[in-house]
Amino acid sequence: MPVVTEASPIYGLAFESLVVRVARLLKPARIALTPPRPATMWRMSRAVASLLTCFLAASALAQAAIPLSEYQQRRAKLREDLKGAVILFGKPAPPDVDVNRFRQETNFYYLTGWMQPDARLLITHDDEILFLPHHNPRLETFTGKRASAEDADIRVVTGFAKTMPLEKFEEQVRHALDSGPEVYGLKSPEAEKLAPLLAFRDLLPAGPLIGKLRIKKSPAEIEELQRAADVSVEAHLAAWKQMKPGAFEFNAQAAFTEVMMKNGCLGYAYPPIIGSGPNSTVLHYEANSRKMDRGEVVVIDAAAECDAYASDITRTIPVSGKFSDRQLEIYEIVLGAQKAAIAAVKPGAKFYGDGSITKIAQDYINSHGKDKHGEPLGKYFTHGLGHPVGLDVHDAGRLEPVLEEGMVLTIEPGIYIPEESIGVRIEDVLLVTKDGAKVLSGSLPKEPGDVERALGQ
Ligand SMILES: [Mn+2]
Repeated sequence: MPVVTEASPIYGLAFESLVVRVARLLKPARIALTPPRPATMWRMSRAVASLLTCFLAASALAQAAIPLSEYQQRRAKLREDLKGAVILFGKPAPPDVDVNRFRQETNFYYLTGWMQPDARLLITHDDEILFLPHHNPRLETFTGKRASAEDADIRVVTGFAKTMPLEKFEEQVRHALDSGPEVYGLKSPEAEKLAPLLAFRDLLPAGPLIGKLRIKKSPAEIEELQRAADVSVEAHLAAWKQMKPGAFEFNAQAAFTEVMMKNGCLGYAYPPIIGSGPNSTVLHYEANSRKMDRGEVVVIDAAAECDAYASDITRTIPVSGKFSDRQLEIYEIVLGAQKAAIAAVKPGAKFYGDGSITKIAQDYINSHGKDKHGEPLGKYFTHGLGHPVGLDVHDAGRLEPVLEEGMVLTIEPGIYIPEESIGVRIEDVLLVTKDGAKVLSGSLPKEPGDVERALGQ
């Protein structure tokens, strides 16, 4: 999915991951302590079955979710040089609980792993407190059980040594303000209520502070991002099987979605873009309702969100299984630009500006091929070359001043010529490694011959 302006995280539209939500609700202590009481065979087998279910669920989650100890390490890192307080508000419950799904604010999630609404976080150099609402039995009949500071196992569930009910928040904020001159937060309706407490101080933006941590991914995060890429690749290939003249764009979306959900990734990383013919030139097309025709290309920009981590992958394929000469010409220019850019990705490389990876891609497109009027094609590459990917598809943090090992980003050049109804974008997710890059989405074909062969199957 292309970025309109560099590094604008505007596509936080994905759904929460059920697996992570369940992981947070699971109470390991309780699972471990449930004894199969000596009783009738029936009771016995029921206890064994429920233990087994818990064990299977827990072991499946153990592979998927990031351990609470990693969230503790992230907070410890944030606290290291902190001269004051970081005050974050988790997302409130959606106003209409019946129709809106909850998705945690991703900075809050990055630091806590907490996927329940209405939580608050207070961090100083020496302290960290998670604030939670009290139990609301009536609400919990709709939402399922939620955690609360008064629960006996709340430390195990949250990984916080200190959790408190919400009414303690103001008092603790006042106390934290004594810890240093700086106060960091994120703009939100809740954060505006902090103003009276901060009468003589500005609320500094916490985004860049946390973004500095989020830009470099941990091994556990890289595993999650690889999984999101793998599932997305498999889903793309399923979408390709729907390609034929007369099929609708949404047929491809349906096939994509089925594979995504079969793999336990229950939401998109962003609304899928499946644009055929003239729609292939519309960067953020998302109606996906057009009937596709012979001789057209279709841009498929779609990815899953798995365990709260996003992927972001685009391929452009011919509806009838074979590129026309002109489509192939444009396709090979975009592919050439992408390969040149990927070859330049390594620690120390600049992403923006003079001598940058972006410049390499732009120069390649400008020096290959022409439009119908004999003009160079650079002006048809109308968006950024890439962006960080993580919990958000356009993730927090900057790819500046230079790339570093552990960053995960997209490389996605494109050429869109409305006059010819040809739009081509090729997008992969990459991990910056010690001496180059690993393409996490590299198993999805992109050589034109490979694409045509895959479509012919
Ligand atoms: Mn993208």
